[in-house]
Amino acid sequence: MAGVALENWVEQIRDPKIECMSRDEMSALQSERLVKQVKNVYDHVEFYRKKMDDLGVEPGDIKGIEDISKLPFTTKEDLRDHYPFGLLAVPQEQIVRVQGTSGTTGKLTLASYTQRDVDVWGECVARGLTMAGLTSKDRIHICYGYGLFTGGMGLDYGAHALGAMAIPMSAGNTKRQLMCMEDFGATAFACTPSYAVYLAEAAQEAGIVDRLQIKASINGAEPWTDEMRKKIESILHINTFDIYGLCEITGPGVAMDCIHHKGLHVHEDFFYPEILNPVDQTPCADGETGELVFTTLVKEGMPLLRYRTKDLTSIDHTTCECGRTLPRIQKFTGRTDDMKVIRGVNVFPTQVEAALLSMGGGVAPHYLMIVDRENNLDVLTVMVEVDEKYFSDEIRKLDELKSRVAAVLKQALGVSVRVKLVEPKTIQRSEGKAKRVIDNRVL
Ligand code: DLL
Repeated sequence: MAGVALENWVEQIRDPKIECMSRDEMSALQSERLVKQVKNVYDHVEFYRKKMDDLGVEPGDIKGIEDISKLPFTTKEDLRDHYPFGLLAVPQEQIVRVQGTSGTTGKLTLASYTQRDVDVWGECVARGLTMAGLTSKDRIHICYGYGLFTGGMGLDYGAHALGAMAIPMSAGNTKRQLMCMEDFGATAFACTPSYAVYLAEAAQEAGIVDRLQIKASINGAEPWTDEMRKKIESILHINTFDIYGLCEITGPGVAMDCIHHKGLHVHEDFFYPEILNPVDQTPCADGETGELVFTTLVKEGMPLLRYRTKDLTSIDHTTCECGRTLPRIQKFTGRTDDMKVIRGVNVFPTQVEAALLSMGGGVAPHYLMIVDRENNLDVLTVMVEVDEKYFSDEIRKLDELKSRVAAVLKQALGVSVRVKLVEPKTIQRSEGKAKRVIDNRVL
């Protein structure tokens, strides 16, 4: 089956009342929800009560969405400081699910969801799947990882909400993925864009492209280029769609692009987006690049006010050709921190440092991460200095050390790492901010 050309595309909108709402109506809805949410977090989350008291802001000061700038920010560090359940706004027994992602150190960033939060999550993904032209008749092959990572469960909830068939493959084992894709007659698949390229090439090599019934793929969790999009589309003859999200807000489905690919529509009735200058946090005009900041308007389990995503993008509030008024964020131009997404997994240099230090000797905490893309898959190499005391010419000893470092890093980061041991004092020292990461990928 081939992808649908734009001129033959029949646009489907899951919730036109919301997705095509006028700006005034949307602002009114957001205002009503924000006022309620602020009162809720002030009453139920000590962290926010204290932050608002420190700023001299009371819930009554927030009369509508235009007052959002009076509210305090939330950062990933705040989540770490209240790990795992310190930011809940409901009694813990109302939490039906937790999901996680990497933190800046050894600990995870954990998010907690009530049943309503899970329903909202599924609804957002279902809206996105509808943007991709999918309906209850479709069979969605999900090769995002199931587990603490939100990819697998998020797409699963979306497929359920749509009434489509979810095929919960999880990640890995490309041969088996392709076999099931063909045997089960999957009509769409979801995974990271880099794995999508890999899968497409594997299908081509196996000579099975014509036997597949895939018409769309939903790809995200990491930055990708239009070249990658074209590659996947041209090999598999399908349409591809970009999906964005983060565990702290809801996982995949916070935003997704439609067939026009002119930015990702944000479900702003649930997550209010601001684009702020990363230096002084003043609002950016539409089209200007800044940090994306979200306030969750209806979240119950772990609501967040003005959460700083550290993702850099711009926003467009004009109506899209598809008819949706939901604003569009552009493809991300980077982040304000040094987090890297490697094969869909978020990796921070500080995690590498913490893991090396945890080894209690053998290596020094001087390292350099090098990220490359080989055959469309990300490869992370970590150069690590051997401790002077440990340095010896004995190859066996060094090989042993290398395997140990690789195992410790894999355990800490959740991705395989190529380790390159180097002699003491050979990694360049810097006087200012150390350069810990070289990213050779073209994103
Ligand atoms: O990556 C959720 C997700 C799963 C999104 C599956 C899409 C598909 P986290 O592990 O919390 O959540 O990582 C969130 O990944 O702040 C971005 O830096 C990056 N990211 C996510 N989606 C995209 C995308 C999931 N479409 C972090 N394009 C975010 C670029 C993305 N970067």
